[in-house]
Amino acid sequence: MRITTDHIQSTNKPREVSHAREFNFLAENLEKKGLDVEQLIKKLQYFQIAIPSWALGTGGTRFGRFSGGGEPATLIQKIQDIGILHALNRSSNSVSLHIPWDIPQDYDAILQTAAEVEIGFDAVNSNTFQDQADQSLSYKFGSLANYDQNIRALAIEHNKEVIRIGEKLGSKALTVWLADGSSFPGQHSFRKALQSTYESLQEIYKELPSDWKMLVEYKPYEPYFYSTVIQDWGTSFLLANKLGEKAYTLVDLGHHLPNTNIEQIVATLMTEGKLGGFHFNDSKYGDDDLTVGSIKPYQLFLIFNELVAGFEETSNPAPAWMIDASHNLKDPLEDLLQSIEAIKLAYAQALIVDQNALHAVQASHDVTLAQEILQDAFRTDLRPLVREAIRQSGGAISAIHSYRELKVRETLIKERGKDSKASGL
Ligand code: RM4
Ligand code: MN
Ligand code: MN
Repeated sequence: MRITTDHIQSTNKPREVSHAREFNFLAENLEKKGLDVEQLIKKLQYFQIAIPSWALGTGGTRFGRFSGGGEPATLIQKIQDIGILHALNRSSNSVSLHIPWDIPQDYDAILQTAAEVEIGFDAVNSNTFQDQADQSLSYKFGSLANYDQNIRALAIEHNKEVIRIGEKLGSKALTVWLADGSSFPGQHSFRKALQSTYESLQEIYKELPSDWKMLVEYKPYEPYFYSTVIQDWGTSFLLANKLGEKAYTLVDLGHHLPNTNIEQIVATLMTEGKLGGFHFNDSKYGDDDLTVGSIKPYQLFLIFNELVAGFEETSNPAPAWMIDASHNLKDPLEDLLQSIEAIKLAYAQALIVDQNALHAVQASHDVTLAQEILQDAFRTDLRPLVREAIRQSGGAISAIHSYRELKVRETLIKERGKDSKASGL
C-alpha cells in the first residue's frame, strides 16, 4: 500500500478548520512570549527519527507473540511500511537495519524501493547475541568478549560484514550493542572481558570508513543477569574515548536502572562531544521498549531540554536518532506513529524553554522560578504546533486517525495475508 497526497488531503479536510483555530490561538500566544513560530516549525520539520527494521512486526515477550497480521515479510515490505509512516507524518525518513535479521538480497531493488518512498539508510546494527542457523561457533558465552579467540574473531568479522553492507546502502554509522556479560558471580573475569571487548572493538574500528561513526550502546542487564560488559554510559564513554574520534556513546532510554538521571548523562556526554546516538522508548521497570512518552513524558522533556541546550552550547555533532521500541499489544505502525509524535512534542516543549531566563535564575539561585520555567514549557499544549509542522510538510494533521480512516492495516492484511511474519525480536 502507498499513501498518496490525495489520501492525506482527504483525511485532513474535515480537520482543517478546527486545527487552524487551535494553531492560530497557540501561535499568537507563542509570539507574545517572543518566540519565532516559523523558526520552531522549521526545526520540527527538520527533525527526523529512524525506524528500526525490527519494529515493524509485533514484538514478543519470552512468553509469547500475538501477531496482528499483515506484517512485512521482506526487507522491501519493511521499507514500504516505513514509507507509509513517513507519508503520514513526514518525520521518519530512514530505516536502521539489523543484520542478520534483514540481510539485503537485491541491493538495486532495495535502493529503488527506498528512493520511491523517500527513505534513506541510517545506522546499521550488528547482532552477536544470537547464533545463526549455519554458524560454526556459538555466542552462548559471549561474542566480542568471549575467552575463545576464534569466537571473538567470528564476531569481529560479522561486524565488519555489517559495515560492508551499510556502505552499499549509504549508511554512515555502525551501532554495536553487545549483550556479552555473565549470569553468575565468578563466571568470568570482569577485567579480562572488558579488555577483550576493547581489543575486539579496535579491530572493528579499524574497518570503519573515514566518514562513519561507531556508536557504542550500553545496558545494565539482560540477557545476562549478573553483569554486562558494557553496563553503563561510563563504560561506553571509556571505550569510545580509547577507540578514537569516530567512536561515540549511544543512549538507549530503556537501558538504565530505575530512576537513573538520564538527562544528566546526556548533558555530560554532550559536554565531552561524545553523544553519538539515541534509542527512544519508554519503560517502567527495565528495557520494556514501550511507546515513547507513554510512561515518563516529563523525563523525555527534560532530556530534550538538555539536548536543545547542548545543541546551542556544545560542539557535540548531531546524534543519530532512532526509535527502539517493540511490544506485543498495539499495531506496530500505530505504536511508531505515537512514539514519533511524543518525541516531536518533547522536542517542541524543549524548544520553547527560555534558556536565557533559566540561566539567569540559576545564577541567582532562584529554585522556584527555575521549576516554573521548565514546567511552563512542559505544560503548554504544543500539539497544534507539531501538527502544523507536519501538515506544512505534506503530512497528516492526525496521523493515527488518517491511518485508521485509510484502513492501512486492513489493506496490508489483504495484500500480505493474516500470517505473514516480520523477522526481528
Ligand atoms: C537491545 C538493544 C539494541 C537492539 C536490540 C534488539 O536491547 O536495545 O539496540 O538492537 O535490543
Ligand atoms: Mn537499543
Ligand atoms: Mn534495548
